[in-house]
Amino acid sequence: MLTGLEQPVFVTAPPGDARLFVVEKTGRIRIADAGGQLLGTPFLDLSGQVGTASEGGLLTMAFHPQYEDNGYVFVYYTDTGDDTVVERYTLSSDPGQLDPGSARRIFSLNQRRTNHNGGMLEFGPDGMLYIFLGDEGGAGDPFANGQNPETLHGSILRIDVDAGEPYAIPDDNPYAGQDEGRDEIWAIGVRNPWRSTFDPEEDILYVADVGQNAREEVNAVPAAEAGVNYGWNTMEGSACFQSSGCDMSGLTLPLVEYGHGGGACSVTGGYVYRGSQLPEIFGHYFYSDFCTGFLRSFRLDGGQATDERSWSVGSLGAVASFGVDGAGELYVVDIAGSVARLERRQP
Ligand SMILES: [Ca+2]
Ligand SMILES: [Ca+2]
Repeated sequence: MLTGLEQPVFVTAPPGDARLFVVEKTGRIRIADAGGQLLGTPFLDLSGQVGTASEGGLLTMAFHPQYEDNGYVFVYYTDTGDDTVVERYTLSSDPGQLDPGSARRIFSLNQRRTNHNGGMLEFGPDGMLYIFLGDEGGAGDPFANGQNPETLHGSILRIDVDAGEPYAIPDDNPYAGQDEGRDEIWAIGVRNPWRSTFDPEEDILYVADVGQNAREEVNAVPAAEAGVNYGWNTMEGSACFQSSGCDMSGLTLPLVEYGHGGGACSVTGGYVYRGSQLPEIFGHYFYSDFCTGFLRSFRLDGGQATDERSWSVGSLGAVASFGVDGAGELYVVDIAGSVARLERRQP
């Protein structure tokens, strides 16, 4: 258990690396060494350029698939003007520090509201960088971004950061080369897919989309399926949003959803466990809720959620994220200041 962190929101590590890299909302990436000691010198400190209003801040990071060779790390944050920024940094000669002077702007997007900034950045099994954006914010999607492929808000983007300046559009993006829709878009109809991840072992994309006032959802679609419409704001979860009827044609319905009973408020998507220490949960997708801190899991079998479990662990805190270390073990991030590893309960 790591403690004493300042609003941690994410944890990760490159494959095979015994260290943990913890993202703090306030702008630092901290390193815990192989012995679990938090180092004094941050991997990167963006606290001077990050805006932390509402759901803003330094929200996530992603190591390039060839990080070992190129030293590239991508970060996703909101700046002091509350706008979304994706930047690339390069490792310095010190393996414990990125070079702050190596900053390269990859992507930015104006935000008129401080909530629903998305916040996930992950390389897919295809080597493309996926940017998970929210609907821009407010409540109920006031800018009608969710169903509009002409705006990047409310969408999942897919870009090739290994070609082009600062990136290239993959030819097989659903709107690439079309009059309709923005070329960067991979999927539309998301409200705030704050924590969404790939399971490269099964080539599945898990999108955990935060609901409005009623329904939290987890979706699972084949990673290669282009142009998925996750439904917002025609639908919230499996129900029509603010209407007794709606046209559901072409919309992907959630695989798993839950309501706001019992104080639940906001789904925090996790990962499919692919580690070695807990073979009894191998293949389970784990998720939580920010307000109740429950721990739930299921396995995907033939496109259906099976073996759904609610783990008797009490509240895990204000769960902002899950994370995976360099050995594939799973972690839970409590924004109150700690990061804990999933372990077998001792009898
Ligand atoms: Ca926003
Ligand atoms: Ca949906």
